[in-house]
Amino acid sequence: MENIILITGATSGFGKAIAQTFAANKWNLIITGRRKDRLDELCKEIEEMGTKALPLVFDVQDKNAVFNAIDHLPAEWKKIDILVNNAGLALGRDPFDKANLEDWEIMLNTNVKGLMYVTKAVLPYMIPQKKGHIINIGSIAGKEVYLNGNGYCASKHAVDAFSKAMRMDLLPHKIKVTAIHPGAAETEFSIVRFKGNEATAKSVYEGYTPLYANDIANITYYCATLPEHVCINELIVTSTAQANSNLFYKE
Ligand code: NDP
Ligand code: 8X3
Repeated sequence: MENIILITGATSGFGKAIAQTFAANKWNLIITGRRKDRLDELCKEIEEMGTKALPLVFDVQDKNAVFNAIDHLPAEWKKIDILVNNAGLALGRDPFDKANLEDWEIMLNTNVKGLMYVTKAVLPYMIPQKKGHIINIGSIAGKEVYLNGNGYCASKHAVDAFSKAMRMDLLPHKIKVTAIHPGAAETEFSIVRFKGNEATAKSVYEGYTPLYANDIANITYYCATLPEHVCINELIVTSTAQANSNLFYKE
């Protein structure tokens, strides 16, 4: 099978929109996440668009589950062209002294170790092809820290560092590495961060127009479909109302 993309965290937000965008352009998709019902629903939607989908249910924090799922891909799904490392989350927004240690552990295990596991599992499929593209969804929080962002910012700074390191080390294998660093985008991100408190989550996006999942999906598709000799190494994208990690213009 040709044109295969693996997207982690495809049950919601950026990952789901990226899946829909690639499906609309006739890519075959391996979609992953923990919520099987959502993956099954998305598979149906993708197949109705006339392309193929393979759901893999695993928690990216679980090293054995990641390798087990990816090592045992059906033969026709092994020629992965693009990996989008998107699964991730923030938990809490508290000062360093009050932040919850377990929240930090989950963020680092998911955003950093999960990305490590999935990438290490996929690379053996890309390297023999002497081509491939790894797209890491970082964050503006991986470029500049902000108040009470501690653990999340640290995890996304690690994604930034891993992206730069991968790009250097994978050069001989002709594998492109792109890091996309979005600013605030209205997805389920803040509902997860504020542990189901919808009012607090909603307040994050009040007074300005944030980014939406489709914005990131379109940018991801653009980065992924440039000529073979062109690679966007990294880009920072914010809503027009956001200048950096710390400064928004709200009305
Ligand atoms: P959502 O909460 O809408 O989506 C997060 C996705 O990640 C879900 O599909 C979820 O799937 C998956 N995920 C989370 N934890 C795990 C896990 N342990 N194992 C497997 N999958 C997991 O948020 P976004 O779409 O906004 O976030 C996507 C990425 O973008 C994240 O890395 C986030 O840090 C980053 N980002 C978000 C920004 C924003 O403002 N929204 C801005 C900058 C970056 P499931 O729960 O089914 O496992
Ligand atoms: C998510 C965007 O600004 O809340 O990565 O960190 S922000």
